[in-house]
Amino acid sequence: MNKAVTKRTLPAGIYALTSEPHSLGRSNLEVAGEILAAGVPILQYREKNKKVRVMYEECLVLRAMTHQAGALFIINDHLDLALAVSADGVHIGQDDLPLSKVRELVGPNLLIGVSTHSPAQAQAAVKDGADYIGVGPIFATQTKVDVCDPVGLDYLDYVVKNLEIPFVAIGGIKEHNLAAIVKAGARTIALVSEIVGNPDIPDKIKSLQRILRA
Ligand code: TZP
Ligand code: MG
Repeated sequence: MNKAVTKRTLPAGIYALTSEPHSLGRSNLEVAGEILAAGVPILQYREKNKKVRVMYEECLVLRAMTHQAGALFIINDHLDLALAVSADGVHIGQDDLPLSKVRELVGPNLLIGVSTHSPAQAQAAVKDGADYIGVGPIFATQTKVDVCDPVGLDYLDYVVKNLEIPFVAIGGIKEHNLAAIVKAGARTIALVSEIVGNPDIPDKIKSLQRILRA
């Protein structure tokens, strides 16, 4: 039986995603340990090439670590894994199962995040009951394989000005362009390679947090 999870809204701050292929030879658990110790409030498990059993074992540990750190734990793509380890949420893309079906399967308490790339997709996600949306890719990224063209700051601006739903900006966000994203109105910021691909994760997160606080 899944433990009942209290539905939580999306905190402001850094939304970190795992990606072992970009982690300079370090394991997800090692990288996640550094990310959580630095006070990051949201961790998404996103692995595209691992066996389900391996992901399950990792996510069990990450669930315990995120609980301990008081961070949200969200799983990309795999709603079965999210349920199996009592994650806080599942994050789905436009080519995954429809949001309405995912909601039916996971029930009211699991957070559902939906990647969106256009106003029409954002409006559909709101209408179908997403808890938050991903907005991006804002800039070009090498991290995602089947990625669409960058949507730029215009789409972010549309979401900031027109929608009430919590959102996370994603795609090509680095220390050098983070201030522009914050200035555009984003409060929750997703980064993959900028964090997991850095040899000194605590130092990188400190620099990012300084910009977010400014
Ligand atoms: N969704 C849109 S862009 C992206 C995902 C998962 C990858 C972002 O990675 P990075 O390294 O922060 O550009
Ligand atoms: Mg996905």
